[in-house]
Amino acid sequence: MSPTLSQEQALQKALAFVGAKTYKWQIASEEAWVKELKNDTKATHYPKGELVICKIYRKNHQIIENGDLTLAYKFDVFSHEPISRAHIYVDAHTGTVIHQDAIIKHVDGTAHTRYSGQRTVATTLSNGSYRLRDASRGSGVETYNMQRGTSYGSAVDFMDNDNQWTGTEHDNSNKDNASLDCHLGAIKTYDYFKNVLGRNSFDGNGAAIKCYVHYGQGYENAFWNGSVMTFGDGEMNGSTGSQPLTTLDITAHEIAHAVCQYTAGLVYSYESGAMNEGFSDIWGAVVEHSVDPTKSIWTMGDDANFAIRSMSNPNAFQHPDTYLGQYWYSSGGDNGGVHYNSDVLNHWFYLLSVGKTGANDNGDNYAVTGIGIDKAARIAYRTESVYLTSNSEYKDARTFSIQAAKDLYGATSQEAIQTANAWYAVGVYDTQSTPTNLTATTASGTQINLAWTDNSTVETGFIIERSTAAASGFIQIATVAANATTYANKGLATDAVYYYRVKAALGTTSSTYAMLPQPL
Ligand SMILES: [Ca+2]
Ligand SMILES: [Ca+2]
Ligand SMILES: [Ca+2]
Ligand SMILES: [Ca+2]
Ligand SMILES: [Zn+2]
Repeated sequence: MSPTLSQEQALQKALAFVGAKTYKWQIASEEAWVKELKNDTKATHYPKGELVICKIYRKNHQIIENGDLTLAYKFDVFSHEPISRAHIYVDAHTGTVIHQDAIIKHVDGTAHTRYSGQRTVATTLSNGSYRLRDASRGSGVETYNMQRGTSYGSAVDFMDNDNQWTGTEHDNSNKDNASLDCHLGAIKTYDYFKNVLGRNSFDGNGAAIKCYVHYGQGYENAFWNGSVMTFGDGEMNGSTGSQPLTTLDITAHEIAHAVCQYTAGLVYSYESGAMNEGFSDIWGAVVEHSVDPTKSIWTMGDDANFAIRSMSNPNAFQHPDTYLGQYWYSSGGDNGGVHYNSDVLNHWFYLLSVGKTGANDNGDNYAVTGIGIDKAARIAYRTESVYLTSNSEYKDARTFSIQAAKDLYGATSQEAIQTANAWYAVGVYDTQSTPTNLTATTASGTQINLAWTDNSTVETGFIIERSTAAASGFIQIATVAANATTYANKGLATDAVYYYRVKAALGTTSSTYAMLPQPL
């Protein structure tokens, strides 16, 4: 009965079977943790084989009944990404895996949430109790109870005896059922980023999403602290005031701050900080919409009786809907107005998603045709994750979101044009694409040739205007294609003086004008 395979050979068979990307013993912090847990400096997650007699449960990738007994190595294989843990039994002679016995059991609980009705959430059974720990997504989605304290180390699990998280049990004076909303929101945020945008958790590498509910006494806020999400209870004991801030939109908003940290890394100050906040509002709306489109998608925090911003009508909360417009926050408070000037970005997203005809604070009339929230989300995500950097400003968001739309939907797509139109609507204009070096030469008595330098990477064409006066009376005489740098104006009167100007166009928006230094 001595084994044919060595323990190490058998382990390699087990790992080939599991096929995880990373294992716990490959992660230094996990190794440190197990040493601490077991109070043993030699402790490790690295699987140690044990020779056992085991019934054959698997053959040719099938589960079989009445298998024979055989000598096998038993390994405890704990993988980090994707997370799983099971005893793997490897036939000590043939090297085939004959049994897989899951230690982490993924289960679905029924959650009677505070704000979103009855929902299914993934939980884990441990020591006879179900906990709000979803082990099936990335390295886990976990929701903990801070019991109105402020120390993360003192947090405990929310628990349920039968995985039916009912209102009778959890809609108590502590409002513990708010934890179910948080857990749901974190799961749905993970799912949107993973399934729609192809991002595995906020770091793109399956990081565990840890949410801490019941932070502090009557704490009326929520935040990402650089590693975990934290949620206050709103007004203490009140049923009419603000409720625990664990709504779908707020939960997604906080996780989105983590996404921003790992992507654009927008500095939390003035314009870059406003965009950091604006992106979080965008993801709050997007995730809320993905779960329940009948909710008030464009109002932040309303489910907790804590409405704080409107993406559809920022002015309703005395926030700006136009860049540098009414209610633009221009002093140093609130990190330079990050929770106010954010609304220029979130309103841009609203306009791009839904569409609107109106006038902004500069008196510019706009007409944006909505492209739908999911397309707008893809454009926003590509802008945030591929193009923007820590000190980006609104003009960069304009340039790169148009580029992102072109990447995704084509250079002359409606999506790109409406992206530009929505920026025009919120008063972020094209300042970079103005042609330069405009020249005019007389080709004949009746023809003048114009030439200019094309400074735009995203134009749909150039607009040529002409007048017989220096400062007025310009009319459009032609449009030429994208990347054109010349235009021949023929059939002119021989004795007239002409003034020209040229601008780059993108959809219905355009750059400022290039002027001729003198008339011809
Ligand atoms: Ca129960
Ligand atoms: Ca909402
Ligand atoms: Ca306004
Ligand atoms: Ca060009
Ligand atoms: Zn925020």
